[in-house]
Amino acid sequence: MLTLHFAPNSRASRSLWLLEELGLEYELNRMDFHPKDLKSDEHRARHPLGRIPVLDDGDVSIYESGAIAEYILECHKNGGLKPASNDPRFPEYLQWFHYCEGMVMPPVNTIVVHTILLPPERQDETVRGQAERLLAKAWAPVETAIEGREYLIGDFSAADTMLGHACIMSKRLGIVTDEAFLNLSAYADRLMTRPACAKAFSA
Ligand SMILES: N[C@@H](CCC(=O)N[C@@H](CS)C(=O)NCC(=O)O)C(=O)O
Repeated sequence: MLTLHFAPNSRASRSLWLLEELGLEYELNRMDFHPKDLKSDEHRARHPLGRIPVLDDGDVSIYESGAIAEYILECHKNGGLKPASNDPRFPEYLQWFHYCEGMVMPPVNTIVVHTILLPPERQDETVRGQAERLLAKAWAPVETAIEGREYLIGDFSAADTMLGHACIMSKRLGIVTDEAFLNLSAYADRLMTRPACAKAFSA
């Protein structure tokens, strides 16, 4: 049985979303997004930094949302969501899958730290402003690429559970707006109409 260690409003929603899209059975270990749960000895035994998501599968325990997605697709794939390596869409699939943690999430992290996580007196407007500009730059090529497409590579794929999740977060942070990124804003709304996505975000 797969067990996903999860807390709401986090990257763990990506893993839950993928499990739901694939119709796989799983158990959810729902924790609070709070040090009392994430930094407990029990959770640090799963992830040395006390972070989520973590996926257990029998004797296997794995962290990093991208690695978890790859693991689920390789070991429990139930009909797709990743093009084969000889499919012309494969390179673009890989690119957007990894663009998420590589290019988009670093500034998202900084913005979240300087708007939500730090107490107001420790939030730095200059740092936040730089991160907002960097994030807008990171989204620009995706806005162009998704023009005329429903999803990142055309059809829905696991890359959407990664970069699409970051797009929904960026919309909530006010960076992806109709004015700045019309295609991405519509894409974020379209993703939320998928039952698996809505379930992952409301869990
Ligand atoms: N690159 C990692 C990032 C994991 C991560 O930082 N998760 C956040 C939630 S989105 C977390 O656990 N934060 C708790 C903390 O920093 O204490 C991944 O993609 O899984």
